[in-house]
Amino acid sequence: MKKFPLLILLLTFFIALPSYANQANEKNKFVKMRKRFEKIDKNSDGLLSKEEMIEAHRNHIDKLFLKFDKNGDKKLSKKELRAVKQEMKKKIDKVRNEGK
Ligand SMILES: [Ca+2]
Ligand SMILES: [Ca+2]
Repeated sequence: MKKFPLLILLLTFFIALPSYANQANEKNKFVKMRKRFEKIDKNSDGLLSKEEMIEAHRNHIDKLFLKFDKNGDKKLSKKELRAVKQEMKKKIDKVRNEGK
């Protein structure tokens, strides 16, 4: 699991990314953030526990693997990780361009 911290970093970025998208639309952004929060907050106590955050990341990791683990070996190779980075870069560029 040597690559795990990098993945977490990438995923945190993925999760945080949409919050850049709607700077023009603060209310929409707030609603989205709240929905995301509510989704992660499984026991609805208004707090995110470590377990809930790990669980949320796990769901994201599952999705990430579904999409990017091309050979289905449940591991991301350097090549596959590169695809993740490219996808992220595309998203960031898109968000940046939308902001213009
Ligand atoms: Ca909670
Ligand atoms: Ca793979």
